[in-house]
Amino acid sequence: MVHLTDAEKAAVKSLWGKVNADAVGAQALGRLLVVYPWTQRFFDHFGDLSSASAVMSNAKVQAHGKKVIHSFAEGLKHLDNLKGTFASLSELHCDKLHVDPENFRLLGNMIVIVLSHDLGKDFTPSAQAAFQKVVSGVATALGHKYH
Ligand code: HNI
Repeated sequence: MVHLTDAEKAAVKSLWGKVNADAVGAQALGRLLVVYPWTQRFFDHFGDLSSASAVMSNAKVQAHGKKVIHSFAEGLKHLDNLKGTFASLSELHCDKLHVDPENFRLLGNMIVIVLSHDLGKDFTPSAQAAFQKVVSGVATALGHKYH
């Protein structure tokens, strides 16, 4: 189970308020598909993913990135109950979407990288440590119902 101190929770919430969540989601999902191209197999119905620029400017990737990051942001409101918050999405990704849960960790790392880029010097080592706990907790919660 992920445990954030009160200071870490406050840091995460305050920093999240400074970023454009939609853009973070679109960038993070796009980078996942570029950096780990085998993840494209889940999105073969999204159209042109033939190059990095095609992926990053693909409207379906951007729209799905927004959807994913809004769901992720729900988790930020429920840091003490990530497993409950993501239980039904865990079932969906396992039973219906057949997404290997390792991919949740890869996407979490992409979210951290995009946050680092957007927040610049505000993304201190302590802030990174706090966010790393969050993405790890979300990934564990999304993998929790796998069987
Ligand atoms: Ni994910 C659909 C949330 C990571 C592949 N995903 C969703 C939906 C949400 C969501 C919300 C929409 C559900 C619905 O329609 O009811 N996904 C999340 C979250 C994370 C995540 C919060 C991690 C932070 N998903 C991933 C990863 C992959 C992934 C890492 C694959 C690499 N998700 C999918 C696919 C769909 C999906 C595929 C269905 C897409 C579609 O519309 O065809």
